Order: sequence, then structure tokens, then C-alpha cells
Amino acid sequence: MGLTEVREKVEGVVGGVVSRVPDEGDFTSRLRSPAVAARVGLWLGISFGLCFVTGLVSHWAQSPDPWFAFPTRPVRLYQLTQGVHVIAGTAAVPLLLVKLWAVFPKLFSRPPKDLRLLLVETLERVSIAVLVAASIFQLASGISNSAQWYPWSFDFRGTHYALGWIAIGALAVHIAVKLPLIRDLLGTDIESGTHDRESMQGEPPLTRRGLVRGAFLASGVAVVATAGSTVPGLRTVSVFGVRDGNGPGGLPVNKSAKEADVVAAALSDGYRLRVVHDGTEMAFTRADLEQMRQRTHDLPLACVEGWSANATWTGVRLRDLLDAVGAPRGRDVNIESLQPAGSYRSTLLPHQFADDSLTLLALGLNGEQLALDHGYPCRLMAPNRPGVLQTKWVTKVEVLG
Ligand SMILES: Nc1nc2c(c(=O)[nH]1)N[C@H]1C(S)=C(S)[C@@H](COP(=O)(O)O)O[C@H]1N2
Ligand SMILES: [Mo]
Repeated sequence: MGLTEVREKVEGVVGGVVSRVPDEGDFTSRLRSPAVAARVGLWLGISFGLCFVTGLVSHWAQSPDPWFAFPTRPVRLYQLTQGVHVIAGTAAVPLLLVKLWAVFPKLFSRPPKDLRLLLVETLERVSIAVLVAASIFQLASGISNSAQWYPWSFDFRGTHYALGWIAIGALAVHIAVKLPLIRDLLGTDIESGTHDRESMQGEPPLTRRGLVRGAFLASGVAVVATAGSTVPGLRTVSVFGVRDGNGPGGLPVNKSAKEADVVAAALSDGYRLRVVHDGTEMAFTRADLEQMRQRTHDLPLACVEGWSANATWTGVRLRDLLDAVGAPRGRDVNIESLQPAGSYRSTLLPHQFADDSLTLLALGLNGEQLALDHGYPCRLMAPNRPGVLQTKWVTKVEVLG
């Protein structure tokens, strides 16, 4: 076989493959239009912005920064930011699906012949690929975290945080590149044909306005179906809410005493709360704690997994215990539970929380004795603190140097 024949054969095969891949022009629906993509994209961008900012707040709350202390007030700030995070993420799911559907034909646009244009387009496509992949990952991993379903072995928090930066960076590039087009599209009527492809001749069963409204409606339904985990009035309609609000004292339980393997130790006569500062150590039975001055405060439990609930907690002010061992103010404190294993078995309580007058070692919840599943004999309850750091079944409070 001569060289020309080989070339002809190769060209034949390549041509055959290429002719089977659809072309952007093969998509005829008027609904898959840039005008739809821009409108849905605007709200998608707003949702992602809210997710990013509230995600940073959550990261900051969970990784104490010595230079920039997380505030203990407003008491419900974290409950609000985490609620917005989960609601905005949920709202983004239908929007992302409609947006991807609308721009899908662009995946098949033929690359330009001019080398310079080709380079620019390749860069743009890479940034969009990164944006789409990161967006899908963030929404999927966020939802599965809310459902407490972890079918992976990577660290959720670290990965979700890192990809948050990647997604927001790729989004910023995407908006910057498209800004003139976005402004033009949002400034003209959605049904007008500006920036349409020539092939968009089909007669869709729906107007573009109808499609965009449908996307917003789906987004609203998704929010209502899940937000009840955070918004009390919605609890009964939220069929997909992650926690139903039932549990001892009317509060959901995240991890039960049995799951945490603390039942025997929590109910044992030998239980003591040890408070340690330098050489001083004091041990309290549950009865000793009940004898101390009791305080009652309304504090929310706001889980990072997207549910929250308000409750009334009664117990001993942590600062009173720290005073008992002569600990000075301004010291961070380590809170340790009876739980033998697991990453939530102990937490660092920064000094602004340790010294706050609202921070309790709670013995009671909503007027009842604290249930075993909520942390009996005693649990930490501090203002404006993620639920994951409100350690249950506390057995040791250690003042750090
Ligand atoms: N020792 C211990 N404390 C813990 C946990 C845990 O797994 N172990 N889970 C935390 C999480 S993630 C949340 S949201 C709250 C839930 O408190 P609840 O079960 O009383 O509602 O407890 C926190 N305290
Ligand atoms: Mo949690």
C-alpha cells in the first residue's frame, strides 16, 4: 500500500467518525438558547456566590484562626449562614441541570481553523470543563453530606472546601469572558432571536419564558422539600428533609449513644466530669453538677449537615467550672467526650467561647433531663457554634497553656 492510499484510508476513517458526531447546527430547539442560559445562569451564579461565602464562614468556624477569632454573637449567626448554604445549594441543582441542557449543543461546535482562535477557544473550554466538573462535584457531595451518606474515602470537609475555591475561580473566569454577551442577552427580550444559532428553527412545546419559570419553580420545590430541616414552619412539608425533628425533647439526634459506644460509660456510677488546669484537677459527679448554680439559655443546634433546631438548655456555666480550678480568662479549652473513637470525640473550644457567659455544660433540654442520645450526663452548648463542635457525653475539660 502506497503512502497516498494510507492517507486516504486514515482520512476515510476520521471522516466517518466526525460525520457521526453531531454538530452544533444539528440542535434545532429554540429553548436551548443563550438567552435561557444567561437568565438561569444569573441565578445559578447568585446561588454559588451565597454557597461560597457561607461555606467560608463554616470553614472559619471549624478551623479556629488565632488572628481572626470566630465571634460568639449573634448567637444564631451560624444557624443562619449554614441554613443559607444548604438552601442555596439545593436551589442550584435544578438550575444547573437546565443550564447544562441549554448549553449542551455548544459542546459540539466545530473548532476554529485559525490557530490563535483555536488556542483561545481551547483555554475557554478547559475553564468551562473545570467549572462544570467542580459544580457537579460540589452539589453532589453537599447533598450526600446532608443525607449523611458518605460513599467515598476522601475527607469531605477538606475536599468540599478546596473545590469551592476551584469552582468560584472558574466561575469568575467564565463570567469575565462572557460579560459582554451576558449584558447583551439580559438587556434584550428572552424571546428575541439575538445570539441564536441559525439552526434554531424548531417549534418547541414551551416558550423560553415558560422554561425559565419552570426551572425557578423546580428550584423552589427543591428548597421547600428540604429546607424544613432548618426552617421550623416547613418541617411537615419537607418530605426530603434530612431530620424529621423527632427525638427526645423534640430535638433530632445526630449520633445516638449506642452508635457512639458510650452507653455503659455514660450510665456508670463511676462517671466523673474532670476539670483540669495546670496542676489542679477537680472531679464532679452528675449530682455535683446539679448542685451548682443552674442557668437556662435558648441556643440553636445548627448541624453542618444542614439541619438546625432551637432549644432551651439548662446547666452549669462553663466559666463557673473554670473558676473552680482557678483558670485565668483568655485560655482555649479542650473538651473531651466518653466516646472511644471518631473525629468528634473531642473538640477545641477557643477562649472567646470558653469565657462566654452563655456557654454551658448542659444537663437539661427543654425542661427535661438531658436524654442519653443528646449527651447525658452533660454536653457542651456554646452560642454561635456549629453543631458538630457541640460535644456530647463530656467527661473532661482541660484548660490549655
Ligand atoms: N461526642 C460526640 N458529640 C457530638 C457528636 C458526636 O458524634 N460525638 N456529633 C455532633 C454533631 S455532628 C451534632 S449536629 C450534634 C447533634 O446533637 P444532638 O444529637 O443532640 O441533636 O452533636 C455533636 N456532638
Ligand atoms: Mo452535625
